[in-house]
Amino acid sequence: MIRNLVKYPSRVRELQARFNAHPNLHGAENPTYLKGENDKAINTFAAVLFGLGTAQTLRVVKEFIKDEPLECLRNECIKLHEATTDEKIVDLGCVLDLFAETYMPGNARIEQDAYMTIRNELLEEIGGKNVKCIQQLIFNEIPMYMAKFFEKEKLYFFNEHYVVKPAHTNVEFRWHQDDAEQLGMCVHRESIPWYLSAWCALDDVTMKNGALQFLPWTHHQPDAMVPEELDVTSATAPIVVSAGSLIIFRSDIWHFSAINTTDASRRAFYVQYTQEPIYSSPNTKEPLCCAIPIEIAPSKKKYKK
Ligand SMILES: O=C(O)CCC(=O)C(=O)O
Ligand SMILES: [Fe+2]
Repeated sequence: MIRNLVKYPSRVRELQARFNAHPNLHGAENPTYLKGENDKAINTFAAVLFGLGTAQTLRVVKEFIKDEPLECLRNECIKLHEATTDEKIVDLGCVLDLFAETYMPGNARIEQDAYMTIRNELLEEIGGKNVKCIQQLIFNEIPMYMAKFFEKEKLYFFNEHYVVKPAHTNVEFRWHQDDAEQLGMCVHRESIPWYLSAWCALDDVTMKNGALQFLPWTHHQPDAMVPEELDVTSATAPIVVSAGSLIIFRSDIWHFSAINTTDASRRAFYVQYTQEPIYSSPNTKEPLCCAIPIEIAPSKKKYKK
Protein backbone atom coordinates (compact mmCIF):
# COMPACT_ATOMS: atom_id res chain seq x y z
CA MET A 1 0.00 0.00 0.00
CA ILE A 2 1.28 3.43 -0.80
CA ARG A 3 0.37 6.13 1.63
CA ASN A 4 0.20 9.79 1.31
CA LEU A 5 1.12 11.79 4.29
CA VAL A 6 -2.11 12.01 6.23
CA LYS A 7 -1.42 14.44 8.99
CA TYR A 8 -3.28 16.79 9.79
CA PRO A 9 -3.43 19.32 12.36
CA SER A 10 -7.14 19.19 13.09
CA ARG A 11 -7.91 22.20 10.97
CA VAL A 12 -5.91 20.82 8.11
CA ARG A 13 -7.68 17.51 8.16
CA GLU A 14 -10.70 18.72 6.29
CA LEU A 15 -8.50 20.49 3.78
CA GLN A 16 -6.38 17.40 3.59
CA ALA A 17 -9.38 15.26 2.68
CA ARG A 18 -9.96 17.43 -0.36
CA PHE A 19 -6.30 17.44 -1.13
CA ASN A 20 -6.17 13.65 -0.93
CA ALA A 21 -9.09 13.41 -3.29
CA HIS A 22 -7.03 15.08 -5.98
CA PRO A 23 -6.26 12.28 -8.40
CA ASN A 24 -2.85 13.59 -9.36
CA LEU A 25 -1.70 13.78 -5.81
CA HIS A 26 -3.11 10.70 -4.22
CA GLY A 27 -2.28 7.05 -4.53
CA ALA A 28 0.30 7.66 -7.20
CA GLU A 29 2.86 5.00 -7.81
CA ASN A 30 6.07 5.47 -6.01
CA PRO A 31 8.78 6.36 -8.49
CA THR A 32 11.28 3.57 -8.78
CA TYR A 33 14.30 4.15 -6.67
CA LEU A 34 17.23 3.50 -8.97
CA LYS A 35 20.32 2.25 -7.33
CA GLY A 36 23.31 4.47 -7.78
CA GLU A 37 26.64 5.53 -6.36
CA ASN A 38 25.13 6.36 -3.04
CA ASP A 39 23.26 3.13 -2.65
CA LYS A 40 24.87 2.33 0.66
CA ALA A 41 23.41 2.66 4.08
CA ILE A 42 24.51 5.87 5.62
CA ASN A 43 25.48 4.74 9.04
CA THR A 44 24.80 6.38 12.31
CA PHE A 45 28.15 8.02 12.46
CA ALA A 46 27.55 10.09 9.39
CA ALA A 47 26.34 12.77 11.74
CA VAL A 48 26.18 15.57 9.23
CA LEU A 49 24.89 14.91 5.77
CA PHE A 50 24.30 18.38 4.55
CA GLY A 51 24.18 21.55 6.52
CA LEU A 52 21.03 23.53 7.05
CA GLY A 53 20.48 27.18 6.18
CA THR A 54 20.42 28.51 2.65
CA ALA A 55 21.94 25.46 1.02
CA GLN A 56 21.18 23.56 4.17
CA THR A 57 18.19 21.34 4.33
CA LEU A 58 18.94 18.10 6.08
CA ARG A 59 20.90 17.03 9.11
CA VAL A 60 21.22 13.86 11.14
CA VAL A 61 21.95 14.30 14.83
CA LYS A 62 23.04 11.13 16.44
CA GLU A 63 21.34 10.07 19.69
CA PHE A 64 20.12 13.53 20.63
CA ILE A 65 17.42 12.13 22.90
CA LYS A 66 18.50 9.70 25.58
CA ASP A 67 17.41 8.03 28.78
CA GLU A 68 14.33 9.47 30.47
CA PRO A 69 12.95 11.63 27.64
CA LEU A 70 13.40 8.78 25.16
CA GLU A 71 11.59 6.41 27.51
CA CYS A 72 8.82 8.96 28.07
CA LEU A 73 8.26 9.44 24.33
CA ARG A 74 8.15 5.68 23.86
CA ASN A 75 5.68 5.34 26.72
CA GLU A 76 3.36 7.95 25.21
CA CYS A 77 3.58 6.23 21.88
CA ILE A 78 2.80 2.87 23.49
CA LYS A 79 -0.28 4.33 25.19
CA LEU A 80 -1.52 5.82 21.93
CA HIS A 81 -0.83 2.53 20.18
CA GLU A 82 -2.68 0.55 22.86
CA ALA A 83 -5.70 2.80 22.46
CA THR A 84 -6.11 1.68 18.84
CA THR A 85 -5.32 -1.21 16.51
CA ASP A 86 -2.68 -1.77 13.87
CA GLU A 87 -5.40 -1.70 11.19
CA LYS A 88 -6.61 1.67 12.36
CA ILE A 89 -3.09 3.02 12.51
CA VAL A 90 -2.58 2.02 8.91
CA ASP A 91 -5.90 3.67 8.01
CA LEU A 92 -4.67 6.83 9.68
CA GLY A 93 -1.63 6.83 7.47
CA CYS A 94 0.53 5.60 10.37
CA VAL A 95 0.04 8.84 12.21
CA LEU A 96 -0.86 8.78 15.90
CA ASP A 97 -1.95 12.18 17.05
CA LEU A 98 -2.83 12.81 20.69
CA PHE A 99 -4.97 15.75 19.56
CA ALA A 100 -6.72 13.91 16.74
CA GLU A 101 -10.20 14.03 18.26
CA THR A 102 -9.83 17.23 20.21
CA TYR A 103 -11.04 20.70 19.57
CA MET A 104 -8.13 22.96 20.41
CA PRO A 105 -9.23 26.30 21.83
CA GLY A 106 -7.43 29.34 20.50
CA ASN A 107 -5.21 29.93 23.51
CA ALA A 108 -3.90 26.35 23.45
CA ARG A 109 -2.67 27.04 19.94
CA ILE A 110 -0.58 30.01 20.96
CA GLU A 111 0.37 29.55 24.62
CA GLN A 112 2.66 26.87 25.90
CA ASP A 113 0.95 26.43 29.28
CA ALA A 114 -2.52 26.16 27.79
CA TYR A 115 -1.21 23.70 25.20
CA MET A 116 0.47 21.57 27.87
CA THR A 117 -2.66 21.57 30.04
CA ILE A 118 -4.70 20.03 27.23
CA ARG A 119 -1.87 17.72 26.26
CA ASN A 120 -1.59 16.39 29.80
CA GLU A 121 -5.35 15.89 30.10
CA LEU A 122 -5.42 13.93 26.88
CA LEU A 123 -2.48 11.87 27.99
CA GLU A 124 -4.12 11.04 31.30
CA GLU A 125 -7.23 9.85 29.46
CA ILE A 126 -5.18 7.14 27.77
CA GLY A 127 -3.29 6.24 30.93
CA GLY A 128 -0.14 8.20 30.12
CA LYS A 129 1.93 10.15 32.60
CA ASN A 130 2.39 13.86 32.73
CA VAL A 131 6.15 14.25 32.73
CA LYS A 132 8.07 17.47 32.64
CA CYS A 133 10.82 16.13 30.41
CA ILE A 134 8.58 16.03 27.34
CA GLN A 135 7.70 19.69 27.71
CA GLN A 136 11.41 20.40 28.09
CA LEU A 137 12.14 18.48 24.93
CA ILE A 138 9.42 20.06 22.79
CA PHE A 139 9.70 23.62 24.03
CA ASN A 140 13.32 23.85 24.94
CA GLU A 141 15.89 21.26 23.93
CA ILE A 142 14.82 20.54 20.37
CA PRO A 143 13.93 24.15 19.46
CA MET A 144 17.16 25.45 21.00
CA TYR A 145 19.04 23.09 18.74
CA MET A 146 16.93 24.01 15.72
CA ALA A 147 17.24 27.74 16.33
CA LYS A 148 20.60 28.03 14.65
CA PHE A 149 19.13 26.90 11.36
CA PHE A 150 16.54 29.64 11.40
CA GLU A 151 18.94 32.41 12.41
CA LYS A 152 16.17 33.98 14.47
CA GLU A 153 15.69 34.83 18.12
CA LYS A 154 12.23 33.36 18.12
CA LEU A 155 10.60 30.37 16.52
CA TYR A 156 7.16 28.81 16.73
CA PHE A 157 6.07 25.34 17.70
CA PHE A 158 3.77 24.20 14.88
CA ASN A 159 2.82 20.57 15.30
CA GLU A 160 3.68 17.20 16.84
CA HIS A 161 2.63 13.61 16.26
CA TYR A 162 3.93 10.06 16.32
CA VAL A 163 4.51 8.00 13.21
CA VAL A 164 4.13 4.29 13.79
CA LYS A 165 4.70 1.65 11.17
CA PRO A 166 3.32 -1.49 12.78
CA ALA A 167 5.17 -4.81 12.38
CA HIS A 168 4.88 -6.30 8.90
CA THR A 169 3.02 -3.41 7.37
CA ASN A 170 3.28 -2.85 3.73
CA VAL A 171 2.94 0.91 4.01
CA GLU A 172 5.39 3.29 2.52
CA PHE A 173 5.32 7.05 2.50
CA ARG A 174 5.65 7.89 -1.13
CA TRP A 175 7.97 10.74 -2.12
CA HIS A 176 6.54 13.95 -0.78
CA GLN A 177 7.33 17.37 0.61
CA ASP A 178 5.75 18.06 3.98
CA ASP A 179 4.75 21.58 3.10
CA ALA A 180 2.95 20.43 -0.04
CA GLU A 181 0.97 18.01 2.11
CA GLN A 182 0.35 20.21 5.12
CA LEU A 183 -0.18 23.51 3.35
CA GLY A 184 -1.70 22.05 0.20
CA MET A 185 -4.97 23.86 0.61
CA CYS A 186 -3.67 27.16 1.96
CA VAL A 187 -4.39 29.81 -0.63
CA HIS A 188 -1.46 31.83 0.68
CA ARG A 189 0.96 28.93 0.58
CA GLU A 190 3.46 30.79 -1.60
CA SER A 191 3.97 33.37 1.11
CA ILE A 192 4.67 30.84 3.86
CA PRO A 193 8.40 30.35 4.43
CA TRP A 194 9.89 26.89 4.81
CA TYR A 195 9.81 25.35 8.26
CA LEU A 196 11.66 22.50 9.93
CA SER A 197 10.71 19.05 11.13
CA ALA A 198 12.60 17.00 13.66
CA TRP A 199 11.95 13.33 13.03
CA CYS A 200 13.05 11.53 16.18
CA ALA A 201 13.68 7.80 15.95
CA LEU A 202 12.18 5.96 18.90
CA ASP A 203 13.54 2.62 17.68
CA ASP A 204 16.72 1.73 15.91
CA VAL A 205 16.01 2.29 12.23
CA THR A 206 17.29 -0.37 9.89
CA MET A 207 17.16 -1.12 6.18
CA LYS A 208 14.13 -3.32 6.91
CA ASN A 209 11.80 -1.33 9.14
CA GLY A 210 11.04 1.84 7.21
CA ALA A 211 14.12 4.03 6.91
CA LEU A 212 13.79 7.47 5.34
CA GLN A 213 15.43 8.62 2.13
CA PHE A 214 15.84 12.19 0.96
CA LEU A 215 16.48 13.95 -2.28
CA PRO A 216 19.48 16.16 -1.46
CA TRP A 217 18.96 19.86 -1.92
CA THR A 218 21.71 19.83 -4.54
CA HIS A 219 19.30 17.78 -6.65
CA HIS A 220 16.15 19.61 -5.64
CA GLN A 221 13.69 19.87 -8.50
CA PRO A 222 11.53 22.92 -7.95
CA ASP A 223 9.44 22.18 -11.00
CA ALA A 224 8.38 18.74 -9.82
CA MET A 225 4.82 19.04 -8.56
CA VAL A 226 4.04 15.36 -8.04
CA PRO A 227 6.28 12.38 -7.31
CA GLU A 228 5.95 11.04 -10.85
CA GLU A 229 7.82 14.09 -12.08
CA LEU A 230 10.66 13.55 -9.68
CA ASP A 231 13.99 12.06 -10.69
CA VAL A 232 15.15 10.26 -7.58
CA THR A 233 18.33 8.74 -8.96
CA SER A 234 20.31 11.01 -6.64
CA ALA A 235 18.35 10.17 -3.53
CA THR A 236 20.29 9.32 -0.40
CA ALA A 237 20.45 5.72 0.64
CA PRO A 238 17.99 4.79 3.39
CA ILE A 239 19.19 6.58 6.51
CA VAL A 240 19.96 4.10 9.23
CA VAL A 241 20.01 5.68 12.68
CA SER A 242 19.86 4.49 16.25
CA ALA A 243 17.00 5.25 18.62
CA GLY A 244 17.07 8.79 19.95
CA SER A 245 18.65 10.22 16.80
CA LEU A 246 17.04 13.17 15.03
CA ILE A 247 16.70 13.76 11.36
CA ILE A 248 16.10 17.47 10.91
CA PHE A 249 14.90 18.58 7.52
CA ARG A 250 13.26 21.43 5.74
CA SER A 251 9.59 21.32 4.82
CA ASP A 252 10.37 21.60 1.12
CA ILE A 253 12.80 18.71 0.84
CA TRP A 254 11.48 15.59 -0.92
CA HIS A 255 11.55 12.43 1.17
CA PHE A 256 10.29 8.88 1.23
CA SER A 257 10.10 6.03 3.73
CA ALA A 258 9.96 2.32 3.09
CA ILE A 259 7.76 -0.49 4.38
CA ASN A 260 8.37 -2.26 7.67
CA THR A 261 9.07 -5.95 7.09
CA THR A 262 10.14 -6.71 10.65
CA ASP A 263 8.37 -8.22 13.67
CA ALA A 264 8.38 -4.96 15.63
CA SER A 265 6.84 -1.53 15.13
CA ARG A 266 9.04 1.28 13.86
CA ARG A 267 8.15 4.39 15.82
CA ALA A 268 9.08 8.01 15.48
CA PHE A 269 8.17 11.28 17.18
CA TYR A 270 7.68 14.11 14.74
CA VAL A 271 7.79 17.72 15.84
CA GLN A 272 7.80 20.84 13.70
CA TYR A 273 8.81 24.48 14.14
CA THR A 274 8.18 27.47 11.92
CA GLN A 275 9.89 30.81 11.40
CA GLU A 276 6.63 32.68 11.58
CA PRO A 277 3.14 31.75 12.71
CA ILE A 278 1.30 29.87 9.97
CA TYR A 279 -2.29 31.01 9.77
CA SER A 280 -5.11 29.11 8.16
CA SER A 281 -5.83 31.90 5.72
CA PRO A 282 -4.24 35.22 4.79
CA ASN A 283 -7.10 37.14 6.41
CA THR A 284 -7.13 35.52 9.81
CA LYS A 285 -4.84 35.25 12.77
CA GLU A 286 -6.03 31.72 13.53
CA PRO A 287 -3.12 29.34 13.50
CA LEU A 288 -3.40 26.53 10.99
CA CYS A 289 -2.26 24.22 13.75
CA CYS A 290 -0.24 25.79 16.56
CA ALA A 291 1.90 28.90 16.64
CA ILE A 292 3.40 28.85 20.11
CA PRO A 293 6.32 31.27 20.37
CA ILE A 294 9.60 30.03 21.79
CA GLU A 295 12.19 32.64 22.64
CA ILE A 296 15.75 31.75 21.85
CA ALA A 297 17.95 33.85 24.09
CA PRO A 298 21.24 34.51 22.27
CA SER A 299 23.07 32.92 25.19
CA LYS A 300 21.08 29.77 24.66
CA LYS A 301 22.26 29.36 21.10
CA LYS A 302 24.80 27.10 22.60
CA TYR A 303 25.00 24.40 19.98
CA LYS A 304 27.80 24.95 17.54
CA LYS A 305 26.97 25.02 13.85
O1 LIG B 1 8.05 8.20 9.60
C1 LIG B 1 8.06 8.02 8.39
O2 LIG B 1 8.25 6.92 7.92
C2 LIG B 1 7.87 9.17 7.46
C3 LIG B 1 7.02 10.20 8.05
C4 LIG B 1 6.82 11.39 7.17
O3 LIG B 1 7.51 11.63 6.22
C5 LIG B 1 5.76 12.32 7.53
O4 LIG B 1 4.99 12.06 8.49
O5 LIG B 1 5.67 13.35 6.85
FE1 LIG C 1 7.11 13.69 5.56
